[in-house]
Amino acid sequence: MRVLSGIQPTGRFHWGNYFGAIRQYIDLQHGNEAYYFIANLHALTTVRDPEILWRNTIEAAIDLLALGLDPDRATLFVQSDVPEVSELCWLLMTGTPLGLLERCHAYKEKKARGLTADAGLFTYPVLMAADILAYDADIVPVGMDQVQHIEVCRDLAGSFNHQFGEVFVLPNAKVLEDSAKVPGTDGEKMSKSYENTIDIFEDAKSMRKKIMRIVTDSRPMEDPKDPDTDPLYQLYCLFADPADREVMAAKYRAGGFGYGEVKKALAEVAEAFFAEFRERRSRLAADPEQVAQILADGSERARRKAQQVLQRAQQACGLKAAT
Ligand code: AQP
Repeated sequence: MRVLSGIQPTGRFHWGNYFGAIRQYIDLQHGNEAYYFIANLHALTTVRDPEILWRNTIEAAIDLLALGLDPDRATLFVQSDVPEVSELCWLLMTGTPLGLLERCHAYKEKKARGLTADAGLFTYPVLMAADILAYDADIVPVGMDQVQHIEVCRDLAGSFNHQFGEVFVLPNAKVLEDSAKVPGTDGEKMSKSYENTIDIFEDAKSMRKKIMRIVTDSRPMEDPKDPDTDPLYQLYCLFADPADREVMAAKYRAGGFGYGEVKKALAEVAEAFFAEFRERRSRLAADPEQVAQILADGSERARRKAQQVLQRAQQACGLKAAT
């Protein structure tokens, strides 16, 4: 199978990114042909400071490598280093109904929150479709929030194929059930733009501070509680092993304990979980040349594949002579 996914360098990666997406990237690099990219063209719709965008892009590469992405198994590259994708995006754009984009929830939500909706944000699902189709991807590991965009990609690829012949492979989203939507410190989806994130490489002190601020209900300590509806318990479950989850769930049901106890346990288990990655990260950060070389090799491999697919699409729709 060919696997592809992208992640935006819009800030530091958070627990939602890790459990919703990055963890799958790492697993799927075994036994598949995997392509992972840092989506700097998408990030440009929100990050308008060149220094920050560039720094975030390099930090994102270091983070992914530290978290276990292996450049000998997977192709890691920066989105804008494969210009074929932008050209493919235009080919798809010419057949994209506006109504399809107007229904996309990421655009609708951002607009509802008063963010200015430019053409980049509006057409983001078309660029995302090009990102996926350019590599003939079969599987796209994502969190629940991206599933609709994969459907858009299938729609666009399907109608292009219908009109011009079998050019594109139709991809499927791969969502992990237990972490499809990781909650943030306010109980809503963990998201940079909601300012409710806990970062993977956050220092221990500030991570503990954020954990202590996670919202909980205000019922008295002695009341029994339902673990399954509590975002704090959901977060604990991401890190704890099944036996510890059971012990914690039993405490919830029995009552007579405070949420502070759960928060302390969460901080400990999260710190231990990311310790090894943290160490690997410091080693990589000290070797920027190695990281630059990995990205250069990755973009070369990715371009080779994208060029084949673009040529196929150009020939199919009459932009190039058929061979
Ligand atoms: N809370 C989450 N739960 C599960 N998966 C999540 N992802 C993001 N948040 C959660 C998944 O992470 C991958 C990278 O997505 P992205 O680059 O689009 O990051 P994002 O969605 O931009 O992250 P934010 O924090 O939500 O950014 P803003 O606020 O800017 O939109 C995707 O696979 C996504 O599903």
